[in-house]
Amino acid sequence: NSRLILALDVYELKKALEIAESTAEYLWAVKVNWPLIIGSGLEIITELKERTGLPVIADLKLADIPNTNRLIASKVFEAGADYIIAHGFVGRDSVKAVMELGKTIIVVEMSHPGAEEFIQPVTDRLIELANELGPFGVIAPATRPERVRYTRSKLMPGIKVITPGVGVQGGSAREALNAGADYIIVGRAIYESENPGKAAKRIYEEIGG
Ligand code: BMP
Repeated sequence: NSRLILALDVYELKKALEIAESTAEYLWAVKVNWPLIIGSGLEIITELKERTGLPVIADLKLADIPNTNRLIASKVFEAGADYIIAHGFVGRDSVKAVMELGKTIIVVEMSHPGAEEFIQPVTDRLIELANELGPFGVIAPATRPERVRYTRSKLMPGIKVITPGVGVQGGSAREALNAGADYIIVGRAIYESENPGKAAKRIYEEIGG
């Protein structure tokens, strides 16, 4: 019943497994992004699942034509990923191609400053897309709690709000959850810490387990 997702953005397989194992008891899921897939291969997904028993989110931010999205997503779900993150701005056909294969999370607004240039102006349309397609969840920015609140208010109940940007990017876990987030994603504040297990525990306790 944790609401914490670890962003495991390291290259090395051994290091990734060590960090995942030492933090697993405080996590809901582990998120794997390109750095880890490039550094350790797709097998890391299978390995992480075996070693931690936790769900794995493949943060590929797929943004291609439906056929290419399908070719990528099918292999990644086959490797054991439980969820795939896809961009919505490429259009509903591309998102549907992923959703037909497994549970999907759609990006509606990113956490970095540059998101205000192109993504934020279309967030309303991306929320509409999510409401129409009914994915597992959407990504909204913990760095802008007011935008998390806005997204939650427009989103159909049942679609989860998942928020990165906590810690190094400046967002607060508590504020994101108060604004309506269901899960928070934390990377560097855990894996760059001297003691990742302790850091994960601290955040887990801060958000009330
Ligand atoms: P960190 O806590 O170290 O800032 O890592 C955040 C993680 O969430 C990274 O894997 C990043 O790619 C991802 N992410 C993000 O920071 N903002 C978004 O809007 C979407 C993301 O997936």
